[in-house]
Amino acid sequence: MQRDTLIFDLINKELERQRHGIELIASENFTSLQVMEAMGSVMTNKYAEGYPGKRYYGGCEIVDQSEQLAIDRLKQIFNINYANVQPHSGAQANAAVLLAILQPGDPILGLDLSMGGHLTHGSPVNFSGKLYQPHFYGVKKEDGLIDYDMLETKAKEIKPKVIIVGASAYSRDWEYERIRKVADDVGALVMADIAHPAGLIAKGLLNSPFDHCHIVTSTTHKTLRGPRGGIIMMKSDFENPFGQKDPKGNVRMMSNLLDLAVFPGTQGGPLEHIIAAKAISFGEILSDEFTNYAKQVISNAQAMAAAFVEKNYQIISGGTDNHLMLIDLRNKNISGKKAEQVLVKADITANKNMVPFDDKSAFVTSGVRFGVPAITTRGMKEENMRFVVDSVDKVLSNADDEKIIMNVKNDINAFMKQFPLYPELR
Ligand code: DSN
Repeated sequence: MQRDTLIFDLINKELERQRHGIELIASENFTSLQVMEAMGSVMTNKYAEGYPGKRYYGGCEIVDQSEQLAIDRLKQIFNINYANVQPHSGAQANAAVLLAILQPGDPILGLDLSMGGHLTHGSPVNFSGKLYQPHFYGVKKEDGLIDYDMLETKAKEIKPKVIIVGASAYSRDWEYERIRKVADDVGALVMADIAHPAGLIAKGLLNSPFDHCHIVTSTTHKTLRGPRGGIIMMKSDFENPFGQKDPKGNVRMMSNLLDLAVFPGTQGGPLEHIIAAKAISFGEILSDEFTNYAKQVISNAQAMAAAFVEKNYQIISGGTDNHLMLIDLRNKNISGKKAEQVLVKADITANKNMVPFDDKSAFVTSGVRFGVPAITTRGMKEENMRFVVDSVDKVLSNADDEKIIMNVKNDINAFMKQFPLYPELR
C-alpha cells in the first residue's frame, strides 16, 4: 500500500503546531509516547463486544487481560469497587449513565451550560436535553460560586431523578456532601462528571466525589493525561432504586445496568487499542511523578491567576482551586471570539467561553477560558506563568496591531524551545 503522505504531512504539521505554541485550552494535554504507541497498535484490529471473560467473539484472551488491567488500575487510583473503561468519550459515558437510570422524559438537574456546565448535562441541543426533561442550577452573580441554595430549591421543586454535578468552566471545588443531602431529601441519584479535575482528585488535591456521589464519570485525556476517552466509576455498587428488574424479576444492581448501558445500550465494539492506552496512562497516574505533576498544575494555575489579577483581568470567582480559570473580558473591550482569534495568530491556543450572565451569544461570548495542564506537562513552572500572561495581555491589548502580534509570536516560538515536546519524534 502506498504511504499516505498527504495525511502524514498533516500529522507532522500538527506536531510542529503543538511544539511551537502555548497550549492553554483547559481540556487538552500531551500524552506520553507509550500511550500514543498503544493507540497506534494492533489492538485496534480486535472486535471484543462484551466484557473481559464474557465476549461475543473468539480470540479475546489478550485484550481481556489489558482491559482488566485498565479496570484494576483505575479502581486502585480512586480506591473504588466498580469501573467501566469502555466509553469512547466523556459524552458517551454520560449517555450510558443517564440511559441506565432514566426513562425518557424523566427530570434531571444540572449546571447551566452558560454558567460553566456541559452539553451532556441537559442542554436542549444535546441528547440529554432532548430525551430527558432538563432543569438547571447556576452560579451566584455576586461571587461566581455555585448557588447551592438554588440547587436545593430547584431539586425540591422538580424532584429530579438525577442531579448532575461537574463543569467545563468552573474554577472552584465542589461541596459534594451538601449536594448528596439534597439528593437524599428528594430521592435523586447524584452523578459527578469530573472530566476536568479528575487528575487532581486522583492525587487527593481536591475534594473526592466518591463518598457522596452514586456514580462518577470522566474523560481520560484532560488532567488524567491519557488517551482521548471516557470512564464510569462507583465507589460501591447499589440496587437500582428506580425499579428496573432483570428477566427473572430481580432488582438489577447499578453495575449491571451501567455495563448494559455502555454495551449494548449505547456502544458496539470497545476500542481495545484505546483501552490498552488507558491502562498505560492509569499506571502512570499511580506514580510519584504524576503526584508532582498534579501539584504543579495547581501551583501554576494559581500563579497564572495571580498574574492576570495583577493586570486587572476579571477572573470569575476571583481565582482558582483547580487547573483552569474563566476570565470576563468585558473590562478589556474585546469579545471572547476576537480574543481566541488573535491569540491563535500569536500561537497561543485558548477557547472563547460564555461567562455567567453573559450578554453575548455562545458564538461570540464575553469570556475566555485558560488552563495549565498542557503547559505543565511541557515542564513550565510558576516562574514561567508571568511570561505566558504578559504574552496574552500584549496580544489582547493590541488586538489590531499585526506587528506587535507577530513579535509576540516570535518570542513565544523561541521561548517554547526550552520545553521540548516529543523530542524522540522527528
Ligand atoms: N470539550 C470539553 C472542554 O473543552 O471542556 C468538554 O467536553
